[in-house]
Amino acid sequence: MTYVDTIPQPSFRRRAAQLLAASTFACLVTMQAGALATAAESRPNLLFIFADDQAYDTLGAAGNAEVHTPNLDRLAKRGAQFTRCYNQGGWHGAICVASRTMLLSGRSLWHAKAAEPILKSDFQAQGKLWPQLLEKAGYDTYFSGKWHVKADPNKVFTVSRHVRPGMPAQTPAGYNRPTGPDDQKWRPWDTGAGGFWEGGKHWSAVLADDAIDYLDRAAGRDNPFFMYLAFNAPHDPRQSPQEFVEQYPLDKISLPQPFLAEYPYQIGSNRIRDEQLAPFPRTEYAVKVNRQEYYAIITHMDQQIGRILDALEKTGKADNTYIIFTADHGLACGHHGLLGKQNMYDHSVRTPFLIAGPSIKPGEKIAAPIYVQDAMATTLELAGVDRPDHVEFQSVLPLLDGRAGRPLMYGAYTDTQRMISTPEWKLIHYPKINTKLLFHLTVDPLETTDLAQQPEHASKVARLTHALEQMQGELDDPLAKKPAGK
Ligand SMILES: [Ca+2]
Repeated sequence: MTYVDTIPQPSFRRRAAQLLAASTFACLVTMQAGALATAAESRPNLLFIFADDQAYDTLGAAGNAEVHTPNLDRLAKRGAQFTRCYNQGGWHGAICVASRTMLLSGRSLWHAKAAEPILKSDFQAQGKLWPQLLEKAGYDTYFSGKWHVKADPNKVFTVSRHVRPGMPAQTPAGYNRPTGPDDQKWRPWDTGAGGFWEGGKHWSAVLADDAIDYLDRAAGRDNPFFMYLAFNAPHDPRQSPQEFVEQYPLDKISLPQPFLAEYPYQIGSNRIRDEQLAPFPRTEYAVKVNRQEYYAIITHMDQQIGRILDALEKTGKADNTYIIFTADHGLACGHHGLLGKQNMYDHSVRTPFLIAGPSIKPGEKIAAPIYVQDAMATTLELAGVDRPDHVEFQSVLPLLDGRAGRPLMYGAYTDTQRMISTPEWKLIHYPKINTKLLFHLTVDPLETTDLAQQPEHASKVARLTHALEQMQGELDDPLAKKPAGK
C-alpha cells in the first residue's frame, strides 16, 4: 500500500502573488487574479463516488425492497437516476480494470485495451487522464480507494491516499461456501480473515474518513475540487460488521430469477475465480447466504456514503457541488447460476447511476441508456472543459432534457461473448460455440426466456446480428469482420 499526501498548492493565488511581486503593473495583475479567482469559484465542485461490482438493481431507489440503501435513496431523491447504465465489458476476467481504464482515459473498450500499455508513457505523461484534465482547469483533485489502473494515482491527482488494489485479499475459506447451515468456516465479521478488515478498520470506513478529511480541507479553499472516491465494496470478500448481516435474515432473502443450478453454456468464464465463491451445483442456501452478505456490505457502504454526504453539507459548498454515484459494472449473485461479472446479462453489465447537483431536477428517472464512463465526460462539461478528441464517452447532461440518447448499447467479454441491446431487445452472441440468445427486455427484464430459436423472431435475430457487426467495426472490436480484401 502506498500513502502519499501532498498539500495542494493554491495555484491561482500563488501564481497571482508571484506576478504581483514581480510586476510593476500591480493593478492590472490584481484584476487578472481576481478574474481567475472568480472563474474558479463559480465552477462547481465534483464529487464522484464509485462502487465496485454493484448491480443496477441493488438499490432501494431502483425498486429493490430487500436491500437497505437509505443514503443512496436520499441522493436519488435529490437528483436524477439513470436507470439504464452499462459497462462495455472487459478483455480479461478483471472487468474492473477495463471499466476503470475506460473511465480514466475516456477510451471505449478496445481502444482502452490498446491504451493500457501506454497509459503512463502517453496518457499520464501528456496529462490526458480524467483528473489531469480537471487539474489543468484549476481543480484540486483528490483520490482515495480502489485504483486498479496502469497509471500512477500519486502522479495524476493533487492528493492521493490509501491506494487500494483490485480487491482485498480473499482466503481459501471464502470460496465454495457455504456447503450448508453448519458451514461456519468463513463469516463476514471475522476480522481475523483480513480482507476489508486488514489494517484494523473496514476499508469502506477508512475511505469515508479520507473523504471527510478532504472535504474539511476543501472547505477552506477557493479552488473547486474533484474527488474520486472509489470503494472496494461490495466486491468480495463480502465482509461487514455482524449487525449489517443481521439486517438480512435468510428467510427474507428471495432467490434471484432465473435461479439455475449451473449456467448451461460454456462462455469462457464458467469456472473463473468469482464463480467459485459458491459451490457447484448452486444450492438455494448457498445463493441466499451470498446475497445476504452482498446486501450487508452494500448497506455498510451506504452508511459510509451517508457520512460523506453529511460532511459535504458541513463544508457549506454542497449547493455548488455535483455528486455522481455509480459502479464499475454489475454482478451476478446467483442469477442464471452465475456469481461473477464476466457475462452479458443485465445484472452484470448494468450499474446504478445517480447524479445530483444545482441544475439537476430532483427525483427524475431517466431511461435513456448511458455508459458508466459517461461520468467522465459529464464532469468535463460541468467544469466547462472542452471534451478532448481522445474522449469517446459523452456527457449525460443533454439526456436530462428527455433526449433519447444512444439507440444501441454494446458489450463484450474476451473473444467468447458479445452483446447488443436496444431498450426493448437484447442479443447475446457466443461466437466460440456458435450460439445466440434473444431476450425481449420490456416483457422479460430478468432475461429468463431465450427467444432466439423461435421462428417468428428469426428476422429480429438477423437484424440485431447485423447491427452488432456494424458496431464491432465502429469500435475496432478484434472480432469485427474485416471488409473483403483486407
Ligand atoms: Ca469491479
